[in-house]
Amino acid sequence: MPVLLFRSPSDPATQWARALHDAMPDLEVRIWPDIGDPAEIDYALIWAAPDRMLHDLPNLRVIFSLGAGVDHLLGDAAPATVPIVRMVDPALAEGMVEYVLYQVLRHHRGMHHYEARQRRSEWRAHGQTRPGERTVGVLGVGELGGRCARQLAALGFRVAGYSRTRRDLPGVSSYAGDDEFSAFLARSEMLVCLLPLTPATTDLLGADCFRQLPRGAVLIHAGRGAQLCEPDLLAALDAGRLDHAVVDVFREEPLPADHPFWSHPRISVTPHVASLTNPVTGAERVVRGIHRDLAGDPLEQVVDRERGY
Ligand code: NDP
Ligand code: OXD
Repeated sequence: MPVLLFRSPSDPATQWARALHDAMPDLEVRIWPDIGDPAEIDYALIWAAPDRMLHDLPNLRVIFSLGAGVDHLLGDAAPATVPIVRMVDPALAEGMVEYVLYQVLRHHRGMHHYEARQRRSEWRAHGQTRPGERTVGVLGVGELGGRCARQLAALGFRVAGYSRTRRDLPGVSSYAGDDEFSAFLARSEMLVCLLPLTPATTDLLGADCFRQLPRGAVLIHAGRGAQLCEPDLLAALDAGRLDHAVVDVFREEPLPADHPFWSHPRISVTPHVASLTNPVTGAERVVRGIHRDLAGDPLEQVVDRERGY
């Protein structure tokens, strides 16, 4: 009987164990820290492993990430010889589409201004812009960003997508690589970040980036905290370069109670919930991977450690 170790400080372990059991009744699920004999563990399903934990499982065959992002498993976090499979699941993409569309529409229609005006009992309307008159730039147009970009285009927005390599998505103008970054930013009245965290994307959302956006742009950041230079965001908002920022991911999570973002009138904070992995559909993806591994078929969604995502 194959054995899987589950470990996450934030995902509901018992729900996951039940969903895994339903999807594969002969899989034994052990929940950290009750791991039993480490030599019996074949698979690990992980969010944020404690230091060296994965190195102490001598017969580990595959590491499954509970998240789409795998920065928590790179570097020294996992043995280099064990493949890492990341979470790619339609339900995760649906949740991200909901979050991004909601935030884009909120700012497109200026609801954030009406919310502030209501607090001042201020009856004041502003004009209405058509989606076709507004460009949304999506940084990272992979599984999640690509779905968001297509849905934004379907709503009538002009959409620009930025990626490492050229992408062909219906209704989305593709910008690729460093040479096209400035042209991409110059159009992005709303900038959505759904990039993985790699050395190339660390600190990308900083003063230099904000300076190149159209004045009064809106940032919607759901990638990773270390991509955002937090003091640069505050400075860009204060200088009017940016109108508003929605931030879901932070350098330090949970966001400390005294962090200036909490009380900033033009920052909306959500607690890393843009999209959560669903235990039922997520377990089905993991079990599909286990079946492939047991059958000797090539694994899907294996992380390219060189590329970093
Ligand atoms: P994918 O790997 O499918 O897509 C990543 C995209 O980013 C690709 O388009 C890729 O380019 C692009 N990219 C990577 N590096 C660079 C670079 N240096 N310059 C330009 N483009 C780059 O990932 P997903 O869409 O599945 O997930 C994206 C990220 O979203 C995750 O890594 C995670 O950080 C975040 N996330 C956040 C969640 C939240 O709740 N806040 C939930 C889930 C994920 P190319 O197409 O050329 O490969
Ligand atoms: C993920 C996340 O990477 O939730 O899936 O951040």
